Amino acid sequence: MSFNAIAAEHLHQIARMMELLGEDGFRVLAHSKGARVLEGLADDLGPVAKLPAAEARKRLTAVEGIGPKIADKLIELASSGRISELDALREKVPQGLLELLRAPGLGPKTVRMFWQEAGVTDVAGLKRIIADGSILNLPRMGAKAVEKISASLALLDESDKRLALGPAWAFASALVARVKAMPGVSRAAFAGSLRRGRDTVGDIDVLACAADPAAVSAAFRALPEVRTVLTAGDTRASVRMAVNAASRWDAASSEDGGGAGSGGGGGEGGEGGGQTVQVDLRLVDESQWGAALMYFTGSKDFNVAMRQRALSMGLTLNEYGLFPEDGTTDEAPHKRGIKPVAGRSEAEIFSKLGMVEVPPEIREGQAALELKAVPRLVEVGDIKAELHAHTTASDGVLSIAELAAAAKARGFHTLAVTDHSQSQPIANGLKPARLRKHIADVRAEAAKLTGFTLLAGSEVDILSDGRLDYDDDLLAELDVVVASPHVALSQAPEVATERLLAAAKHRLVHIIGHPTGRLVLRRTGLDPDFKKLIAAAKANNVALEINSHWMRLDLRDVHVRAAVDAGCLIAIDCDVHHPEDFENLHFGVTTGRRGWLPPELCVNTWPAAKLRDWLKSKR
Ligand code: DGT
Ligand code: CA
Ligand code: CA
Ligand code: ZN
Repeated sequence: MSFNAIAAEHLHQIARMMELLGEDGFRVLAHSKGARVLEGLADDLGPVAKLPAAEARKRLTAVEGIGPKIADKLIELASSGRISELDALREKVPQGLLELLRAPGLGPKTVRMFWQEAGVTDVAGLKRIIADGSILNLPRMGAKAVEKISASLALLDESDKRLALGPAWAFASALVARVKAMPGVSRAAFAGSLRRGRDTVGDIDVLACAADPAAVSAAFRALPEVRTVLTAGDTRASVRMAVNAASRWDAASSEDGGGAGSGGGGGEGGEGGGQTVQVDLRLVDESQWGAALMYFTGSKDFNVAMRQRALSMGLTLNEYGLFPEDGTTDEAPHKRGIKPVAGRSEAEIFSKLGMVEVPPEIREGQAALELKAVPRLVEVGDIKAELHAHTTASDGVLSIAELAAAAKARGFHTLAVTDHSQSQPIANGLKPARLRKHIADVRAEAAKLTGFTLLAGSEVDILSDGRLDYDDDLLAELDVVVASPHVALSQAPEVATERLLAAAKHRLVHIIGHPTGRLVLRRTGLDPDFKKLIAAAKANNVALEINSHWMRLDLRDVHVRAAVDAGCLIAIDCDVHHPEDFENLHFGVTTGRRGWLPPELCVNTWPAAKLRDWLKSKR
């Protein structure tokens, strides 16, 4: 780690512990600000902090956001590798409280209160006073508040165990490529929940075929990211590997309920290299590839149903193949030298079982076994329009022209510029006058483009009471209105339902953006009555968004499924802030596929004319 990163982490910890001690907000702020400044610096301050003290102090304090007190701490850290004030704070503050601060929505004031009033010093302690009900005697702790805290602790447990789809996918794709490049490896792929495209994965399951499996197993265990070897065998290995699961949401969030107090989410999890993931490698024979891939792709429920189906046809299905079942003994057929009827490919097995090839994303339960034809689910190649994108006018990094060029380069026919609305000051939301100017800028840019439609839109906030963040006459000037909730994301379910229904019924709204505002493993978000929301969206010809960012994936798969069953329109958008956000499309599409989404219900797949007609129908 760089000096800047280490120093930032030290300062964050000082700030958090000061807060827990109830110290002056000013001093806390100075430290957390110093930490953020360090994180944002391109130049490493290590060498500067090592200069003779007077010179070091002069140069450090010249950096905006670093005062003399912070400068002295950096100098001390550079020379001794420690900050004595931090050591002193660690003596005073139980370290388990820092872990508690990582729970989404638990702020330093509340944690301090648990500590002072009930002697809670760690997660286990808090769980104890919840379990015995004594938490209810503490200030501001009603049943509702306690329920929220319990949910938050559950999320904390979960985030320690599971990894979000985005980092898991990136990590596993690179890993599989490396395994493929090992000597004698003819095939490698990942299976498990990752291949099914779940929004989080418990571990990463990798399969490979190799001429010398034992050598590949050994080479795999010797990879530099391996932290612990759990199982070492000639045909299998299980390890824990370092993975970088940090995201831009680990920095201070612009949305409420994200971090708790200053630097809430930036703790241990975001350290980079701190988090590990289990990887299970299995080496199988070419002749068993399809059976192994099917078995380890799962899901467990799907496997059980498939086995059942095989049995009903007088066959045995396991990870080694599909075998004739003679029922003579308990010993597995492959061990008795029985020749499989299929196993080399998944297609062969499905076919022998009289089934269509079931896409991995819908191998969750029984339903896929009844299919009479391969369902046509949405694919990345179907997507031709991006309807949710931010420019430098709010919190994006691309200009209007750059956004349009990026979308065009991907083969899209349409892009809608949808910057944030006025009540999002942190995201530089546009006041009405600025939006009118922005609309004119977008239209001017659009006039320069041929064979491409650039639309003027807005991601308008759905305020906590369901009103929208601009007047109707201004909304009517926009080609596309994406209405999204960003604040009050922990309001009661009934209130959230009414809030979202109001937006879905608004005659000028096209799309409800990230309807719940959940953040994967970080924030549960709104919990509206989806039956009602879907019905209202369907009745008003409004699309519900699958936000493709892997931290959001909101709608979730189950919501998509319900929406598809009801015939409700779906939008799959990348909510582009950075050029690389377009790459998240894959995750949105995967979520759509998990919800059995056919392309015709997804507005982003429509030809330009059909899309235009739908947008115009609300003007
Ligand atoms: P995860 O890792 O929790 O996100 O979910 P999966 O689905 O990747 O589960 P994992 O890694 O425990 O196992 C990978 C696949 O192996 C799983 O989807 C189905 C198969 N499998 C594992 N254990 C069993 C089992 O006890 N019975 C059956 N039928 N299949 C199993
Ligand atoms: Ca797995
Ligand atoms: Ca596994
Ligand atoms: Zn948004």
